[in-house]
Amino acid sequence: MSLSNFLSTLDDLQQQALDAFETANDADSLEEARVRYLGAKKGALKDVQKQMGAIDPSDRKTAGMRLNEFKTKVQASFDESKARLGGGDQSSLAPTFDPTLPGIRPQLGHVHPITQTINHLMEIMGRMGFEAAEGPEVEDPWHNFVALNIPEDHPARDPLDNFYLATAKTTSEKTTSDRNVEGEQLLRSQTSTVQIRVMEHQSPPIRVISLGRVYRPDDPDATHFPMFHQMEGLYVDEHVTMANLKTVLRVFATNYLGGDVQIRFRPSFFPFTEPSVEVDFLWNGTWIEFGGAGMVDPAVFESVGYDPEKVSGFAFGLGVERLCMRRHGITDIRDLYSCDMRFLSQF
Ligand code: FA5
Repeated sequence: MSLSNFLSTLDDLQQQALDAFETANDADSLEEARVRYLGAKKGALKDVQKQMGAIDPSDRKTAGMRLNEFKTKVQASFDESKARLGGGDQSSLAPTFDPTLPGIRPQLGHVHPITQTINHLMEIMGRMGFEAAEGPEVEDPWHNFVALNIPEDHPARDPLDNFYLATAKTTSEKTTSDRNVEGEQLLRSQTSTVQIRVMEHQSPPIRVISLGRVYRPDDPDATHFPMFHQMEGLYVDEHVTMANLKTVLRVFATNYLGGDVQIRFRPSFFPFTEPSVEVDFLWNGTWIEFGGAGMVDPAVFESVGYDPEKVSGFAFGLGVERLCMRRHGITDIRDLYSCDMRFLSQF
């Protein structure tokens, strides 16, 4: 076979192969063309390679170079078509989804209703000039009890009513008047601890709120949970009165629960306030307790080094879950701590 014949056969074949690959519109026709032109047994390339033997040895180098070029170009064209058709793999060419169906929305999370409530409460109290303060959830007896005028024999300190941590000392080892009681710690049972922490580091005037978790071994029911949140408020200045306390709580309640909310102050007792009240809101015809409040007891001012003759103040502690429940009409606190998205996604 002459060199020119060989070359023109290759030109024709190359053109045919490129056309076949380029026009292949599915995996089957591409595979068919591959077998026809590049197939190891019967492909056209194989035939051409055989014809090399019939070429004059002096022309073989030229023929070989053209043959290599042919192989490279045809192979590249095949690869390109394979990629165009999705890898040439039958299964990947089949439509994997129905583009006419509506898409599947990714499930987006959102802020938990309690966190939403906390943000809302901070916003309302912030508008009244209260700054946010924080304290630790693992506390020492000084901040949870002693500085709050809760003596050692007070029932509020009973191990059955608190989550003492494993390092707690036995009763006989306790030195409760010592603010550096080493080793004895508990999960705070109230946010009133933050009153002490703030007053220890700041001088009056003070106007703070603190929102956070507290822990009590209460049996769960519709209005109790062993872990819940409180909003603590503290206002200390000269000439602060009970009227200020009632006004702040009323303004807060109408802002958060609406203008028609009914609020009641009921005489009560807390070791750290004097006088003390319980704060109730009317809910579906029943008065429900939302928190405690009162004028800061002089003993508390003394424990943080304030002069009770010079300053006065009020404090309050409201249950955040109950506020959230009242606003949203939730009847069982346990729903707030379930993982049921059907419930949580409503808020
Ligand atoms: C206190 O915790 C006082 N520290 C409040 C206070 C602060 C009084 C400042 C005076 C001055 P009490 O134990 O009543 O008070 O709790 C306050 C509120 O927390 C309750 O009215 C209720 O709304 C909420 N609460 C109490 N226990 C639970 C519980 N187990 N689950 C959910 N909410 C609770």
